[in-house]
Amino acid sequence: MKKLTLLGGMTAAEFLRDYWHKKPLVIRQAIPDFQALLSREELFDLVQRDDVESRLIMQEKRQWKMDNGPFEQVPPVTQKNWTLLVQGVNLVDESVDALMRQFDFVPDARLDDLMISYATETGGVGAHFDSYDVFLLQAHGHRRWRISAQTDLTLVEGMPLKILKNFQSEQEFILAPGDMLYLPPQYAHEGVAMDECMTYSIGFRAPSYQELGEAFLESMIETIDLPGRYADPDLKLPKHKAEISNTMLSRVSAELNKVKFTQEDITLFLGEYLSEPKAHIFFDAPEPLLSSARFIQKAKKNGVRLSLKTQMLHRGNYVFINGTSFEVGEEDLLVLQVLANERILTDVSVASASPDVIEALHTWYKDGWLTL
Ligand code: AKG
Repeated sequence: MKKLTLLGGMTAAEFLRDYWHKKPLVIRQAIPDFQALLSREELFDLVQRDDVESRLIMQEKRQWKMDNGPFEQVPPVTQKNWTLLVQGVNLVDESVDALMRQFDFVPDARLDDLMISYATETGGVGAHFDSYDVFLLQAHGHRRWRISAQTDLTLVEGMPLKILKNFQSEQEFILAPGDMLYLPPQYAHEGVAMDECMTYSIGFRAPSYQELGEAFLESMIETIDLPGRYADPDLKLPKHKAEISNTMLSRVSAELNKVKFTQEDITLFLGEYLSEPKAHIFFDAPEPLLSSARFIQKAKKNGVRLSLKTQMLHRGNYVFINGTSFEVGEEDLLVLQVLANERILTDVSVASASPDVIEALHTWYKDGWLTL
């Protein structure tokens, strides 16, 4: 297996075995001579958009202040001590998406997004912890990170952001462009900008079981089928008229216990749930919209690629794309798996696709889920 500069000369398997979820790692020059992919002006333009999530964070005395974007204007860059967080930049910028995909030794179902934080000198978001793993790649300027394996994760109450009450730094590092810090979940950390600074956070998705359970039950509502209605032809005079009888309880239990969930139900739920775009994400239909015949002709010649915002997953014979699922036959599956894994289908694969696949590709093209 290939040794990766990105992981300090380790193979991905070695990193997963020794660090992932286990301990922090500082990688000097993970990306040698790295330069920020977006200028601060390009970032400030992004935060004006309502399809990009952003937050502005400032600390005044011991109070934290946080505003949610979009922002027409941000504070002057000559003003110290403010941070702008721009979430999901990979969804709107190809070069950022390509950078995030370098972390594809972690499966797509776990990769969340790439957030860019811009800070002026002394800016930061306070000492905190995340519930998921994170790679913090320094893109511009310098940031001093202080980190701690502390188990006291008590938060300051009444703050608009999660701030640790008793942060006790154990290690400190200054990161320069191209350096990267990996932190496992729940690891306390605090980053402070030493000059004008941009940090890229590659974050991972770790839904809570509660969240999954609630969403699963909601998704199952329509599949529940319990015919009939409660009846008691053998009703006896009750001893206590307000008491729920054993007979009633066992009859209802027997019916409700008929609700069973199969592995397939869970597969379908998980695929749809994990491929569902976030609420603020919208897809734009292509302009001009090519006719079906023209689309097929071009797709067969040049191939197709998933749009940046599309999440496509697969499991067994199921394919999931942007919150929808469908079952496909062996041959079609081979073609669609390539599209899901490579995010691109070249001319050769499109040419060999069945009419069903071509039709699906055309529908996704019209919906803005893929491009030519
Ligand atoms: C995180 O993503 O957990 C961070 O701490 C990033 C904060 C920053 O870049 O200002």
